[in-house]
Amino acid sequence: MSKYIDRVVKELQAKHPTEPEFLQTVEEVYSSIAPVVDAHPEYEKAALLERMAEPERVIEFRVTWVDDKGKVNVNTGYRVQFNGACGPYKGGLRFAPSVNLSVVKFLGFEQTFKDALTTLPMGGAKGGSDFDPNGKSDAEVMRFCQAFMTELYRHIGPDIDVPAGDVGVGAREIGYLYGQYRRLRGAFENGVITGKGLSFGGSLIRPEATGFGATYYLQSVLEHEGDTLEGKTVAIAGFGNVAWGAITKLTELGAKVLYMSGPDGYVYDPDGISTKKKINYLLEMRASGHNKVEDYAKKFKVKFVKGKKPWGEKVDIMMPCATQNDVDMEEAKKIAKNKIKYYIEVANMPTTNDALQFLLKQKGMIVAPSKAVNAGGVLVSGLEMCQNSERLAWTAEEVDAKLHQVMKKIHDDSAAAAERYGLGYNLVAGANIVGFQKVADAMMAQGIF
Ligand code: 2IT
Repeated sequence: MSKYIDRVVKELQAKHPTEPEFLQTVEEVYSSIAPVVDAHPEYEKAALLERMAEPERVIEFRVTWVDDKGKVNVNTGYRVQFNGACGPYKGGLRFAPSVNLSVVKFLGFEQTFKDALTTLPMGGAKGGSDFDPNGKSDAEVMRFCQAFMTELYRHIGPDIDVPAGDVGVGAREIGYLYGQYRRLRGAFENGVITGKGLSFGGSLIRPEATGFGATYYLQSVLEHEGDTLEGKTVAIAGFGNVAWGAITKLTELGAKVLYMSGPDGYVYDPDGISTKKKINYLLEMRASGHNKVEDYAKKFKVKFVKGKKPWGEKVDIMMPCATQNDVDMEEAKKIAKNKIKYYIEVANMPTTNDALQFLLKQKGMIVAPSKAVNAGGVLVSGLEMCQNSERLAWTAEEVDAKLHQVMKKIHDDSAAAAERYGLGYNLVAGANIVGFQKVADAMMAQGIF
């Protein structure tokens, strides 16, 4: 690691001891861009790394809402506008009990480089609340979303900051959030939020985009290895929107998803989660609010392993699609022992830093980083913004073709960048370098502030 990076990371550790997730992602990104930083001594003079690790703005607010029993509830809302050098702040909202400032800052930092990778003009942001939508009635979710937007609306806009969904925020929540924004602004500014319903400016393929994009990226990796998806076995973590999109596309392209997990354990379906009926059932599982993958095992009479993750199973491809730090050192050792060839991160930061470094050292294993693999979601959000500006709607084929093309470009550009710095086929370092370089160029050109 360059001396400059080392110093900045140490200063951040001293400054933010209560923000472990945020420190983790900064260390992950900065530790892999040493060759770039060493080649640019002017970055240190401009305090570029210090500035990049400091959000441009952090908004924290009270969200008060009344539940169906008449009880008054208070949650904390956040929006971290991390970096606007490349475009309007862009990134999702997460509603989950685990949300806190450290988590939102980690997601916002990560988003900045991911958005840079999409090739579209978007800055990085993230937001959310510690509100848990699971087990809440529709009316409660609506009242919460309205209260949340009543505070947030003054900070966002189609050219300022454009939120979207993330864990716990799907089409229903986006509808309520946009409705409240429209009511408060008195204008149909639908480019203010993405992931909308098709009747008010949503984009075709946005629900599928993250999972489809991840599969297209994986296809590029396989192509690099002279391999294809046909007949490959897959283990996936999660059964939400991202997992659903990935399973749909993987199945269509001939792979077989045998394992899928939830917070309660994982299921093993020897025939694969491959029929329309099974894949559609994932949507029902999500809508039910149970948040249990065991429902799948009961419905289709397959094996359920309680309280465990599928990372000890032997498959060709592993895709953590659930949440951060799902794979730690203990799980990583199982993955290495089973000689899994393709470890494809899909959720944001699903691997702890020590586990990631360990997996990167495994001979014959290819590790792909989430900020590149899952960039298809925000990319299609960017395309939704384009359509809203044009007041036009593109066909599914047009959006899908663009998604496919950009995912391939992200893979190819990352691979080329790593190669250029003598790092071999290191997709993790390559993605960090490409994303970092774009944000660095934009910041250096815009002056010191
Ligand atoms: O992590 C992500 O990239 C997202 N949740 C999607 C963000 C977006 O603005 O579509």
